[in-house]
Amino acid sequence: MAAALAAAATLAACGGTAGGTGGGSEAVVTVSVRLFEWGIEIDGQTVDKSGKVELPAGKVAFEVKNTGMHVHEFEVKGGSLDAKTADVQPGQEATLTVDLAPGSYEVWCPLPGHRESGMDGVVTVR
Ligand SMILES: [Cu+2]
Repeated sequence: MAAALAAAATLAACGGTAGGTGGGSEAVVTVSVRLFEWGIEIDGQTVDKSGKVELPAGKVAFEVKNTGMHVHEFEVKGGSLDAKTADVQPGQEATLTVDLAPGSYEVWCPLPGHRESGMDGVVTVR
């Protein structure tokens, strides 16, 4: 357990801008994702099938970190969206930027057997 849990610098962009006129909403919200055996955490919350983990609609950059000992990937699917990272080696990170509409999204690790082992859940986008 020597892994220094480098504080995941979550640039929580507190979207305080009230209804900007004209400009597109291009703010990207950064969300930290942790992959491990056997589960997925989003901003420190364990993802399960309940959908209790919520994300904001709009552009979201998933900063995916593999803190496990196996290769993992992160996939998110809902509505017309289906996106995933490439392999993330142990200790490595990858960023997956997507545009989320409100709704329910599945998140999981698509590597064989990993989803069944617990790397599986649902997030709710509002
Ligand atoms: Cu995996």
